[in-house]
Amino acid sequence: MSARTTRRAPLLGVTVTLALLAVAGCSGTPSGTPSGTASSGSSSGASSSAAADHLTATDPWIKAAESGMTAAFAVLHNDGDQDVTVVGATSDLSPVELHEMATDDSGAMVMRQKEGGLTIPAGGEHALEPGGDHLMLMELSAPVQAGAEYDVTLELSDGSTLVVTAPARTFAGAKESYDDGHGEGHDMSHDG
Ligand SMILES: [Cu+2]
Repeated sequence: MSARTTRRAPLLGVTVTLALLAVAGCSGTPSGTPSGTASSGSSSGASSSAAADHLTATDPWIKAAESGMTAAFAVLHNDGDQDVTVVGATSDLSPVELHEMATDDSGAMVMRQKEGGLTIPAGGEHALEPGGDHLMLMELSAPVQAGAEYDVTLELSDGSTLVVTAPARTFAGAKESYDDGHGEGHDMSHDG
């Protein structure tokens, strides 16, 4: 005869790890496609704020250049309560990379791609400036002319974007060499 072995499965190991998952995706809908979705009736998602809503750029400018590479700068301000990370950038003029300055083996300052993007701390700011982090336009398809304005679009980690309109100006500095496997690196400009 069986002595009723209705054992309860020991639930000790089953912990509540589900709560962590809920935190990750705060914005319910990806905001990348503004006009794509069929249900475009009422956009009542007031609670989900995009990172771009908290980001502003002051003093943007781009270095005038005839061809080749050039760089764009600005001071990025984050008025939100969460860090904002710029993970990429685009331009009609050129492929764009996020760069930082670093010291190479020989002690020279070189620029290279910034791993992990540019983080603007909550309530803080991050300056893109000659000699520091910058947006690198890798190969201009047209000249960047002093006095004209050029758009660079920042891509944020949550998929939102911020368009920065940068006036071009001549600038003699920012001639850092570029170290990204190209070997010796090129000058961003020729001196006058
Ligand atoms: Cu660069």
